[in-house]
Amino acid sequence: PAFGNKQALISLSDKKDLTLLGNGLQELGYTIVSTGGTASALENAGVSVTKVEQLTCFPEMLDGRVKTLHPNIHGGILARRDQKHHTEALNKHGIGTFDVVVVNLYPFYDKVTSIGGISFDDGIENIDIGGPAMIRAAAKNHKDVLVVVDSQDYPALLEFLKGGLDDQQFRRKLAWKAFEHVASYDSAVSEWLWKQTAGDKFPPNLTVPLSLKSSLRYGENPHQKAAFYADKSLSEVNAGGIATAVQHHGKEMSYNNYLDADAAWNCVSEFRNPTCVIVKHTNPCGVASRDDILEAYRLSVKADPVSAFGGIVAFNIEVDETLAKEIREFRSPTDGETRMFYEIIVAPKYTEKGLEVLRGKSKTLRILEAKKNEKGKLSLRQVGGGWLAQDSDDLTPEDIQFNVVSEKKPQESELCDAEFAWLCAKHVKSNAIVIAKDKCMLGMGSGQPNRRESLRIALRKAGDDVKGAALASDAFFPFAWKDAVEEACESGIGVIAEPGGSIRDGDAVDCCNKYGVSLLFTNVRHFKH
Ligand code: 93A
Repeated sequence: PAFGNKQALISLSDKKDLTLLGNGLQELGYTIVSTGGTASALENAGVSVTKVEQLTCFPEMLDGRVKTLHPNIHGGILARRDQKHHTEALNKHGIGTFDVVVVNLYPFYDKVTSIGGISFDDGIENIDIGGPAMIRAAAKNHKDVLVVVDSQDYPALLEFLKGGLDDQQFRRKLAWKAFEHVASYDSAVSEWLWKQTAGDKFPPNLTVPLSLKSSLRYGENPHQKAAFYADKSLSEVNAGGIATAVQHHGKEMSYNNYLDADAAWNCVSEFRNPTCVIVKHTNPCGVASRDDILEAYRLSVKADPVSAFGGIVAFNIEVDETLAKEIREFRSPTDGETRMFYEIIVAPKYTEKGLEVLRGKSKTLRILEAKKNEKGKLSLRQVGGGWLAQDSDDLTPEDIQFNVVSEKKPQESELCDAEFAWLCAKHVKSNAIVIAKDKCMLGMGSGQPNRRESLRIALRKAGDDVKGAALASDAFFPFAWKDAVEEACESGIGVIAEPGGSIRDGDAVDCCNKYGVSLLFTNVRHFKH
């Protein structure tokens, strides 16, 4: 044992930046102690290293299940430096202290969620025991032991050691991070074991911790404090969704930005053809699908140029230079003069040139590159004193039947528009009415406490274009005559898609028959509150 010497214990599954760390510590005069794989990697990088076995006088045993679980390791981490009898005990047993402990754990989460999965036995073998023990011990004794679990902290650690000044705040921060790392690891194990016993049974076991992603300047309003938490840090690398989106440019994301970007991204991701979605206050106010994405973009602005101004623009395909220029130059259809202003652009990809052009549009424009959300995720919402959990609404028009219940059969193009309107309506807050034609949203009404009001708003926005258009309603119409259905028919709508299921469904059918309108029942409701 290296008495009096500064010692660092390093045991890493993820060996990213290990050379930087090893060299840094060596230059600062640290003796480095490591487990098998980490020791080899360090040696290969030219860093001298003491193997754990040399300290424990025990070989790594039980297929590596027991490597570092030994008093010569844990004594050196846990001993209190300010307690004489601790020091005496170490001396008596010939144990040296550790000043730095750097550990990251078996990649359990990545293994069990890898494509094709792994067997139950392999899952069990990937549960790290010795690693968390070292991390917890070092974090408990952080007053004297620096504990690092994240390669991003290596530079700060080396700086701290170089500086030579003690800072308990820095140590506490590392300890906090260490316990969080272990907690999310244990949650991943527990969640996996739960699934092995309960399958995908509902309700799920909710132990998933959240990790703080960032503090936000403020919440929905400036007088509210706010922060953003991401699903557990261990899964973040592979996860899709707005939480893992890369921001290429622009002002810091705000609370409302996250909500709106999420809504826009969720909506646009569902369309198969090249599509543009513009969202304002979490509702899509312009949506269009076209082979030519430039046209899709222009049409989605035109659907409601007033709302689109200051909105969030989402694409489901790459943004290239031409599209970026169109976004930069496009003038508001309201006056043909003012250039459109947006808060955020979100897309799955950008070309280098596309990015360059968008960066030039404004300093503040947030440019996000996002990965698709996984399906089958749990959706959680807070209410006073509790949380509501449900499966995410993953149904799309391909999953459902549009049953014709009227005498008039819809034409192929009408059916297509009905499906398009239906998919838009799914993303509009209830009561949702969407009017669309030629795969382009013409108008929508959202969030009204009665359906007729939403319809009137949608009709007004659609204006004269409504003739022959498709209308989708997220839930059934409770009344037909002298109500929403008749009003839609009178306005010239060609086809209506709704779930059906009202005791007055017959009235809706009769009404559509009277006006020669096609009526489709989907048997699926898409409430969004
Ligand atoms: O199998 S363990 O639970 N038993 C141990 O005693 C032990 N000590 C360190 N896993 C253990 N480790 C883990 O080995 C560390 O957490 C680290 O992730 C990994 C590094 O192994 P290697 O240096 O051989 O690549």
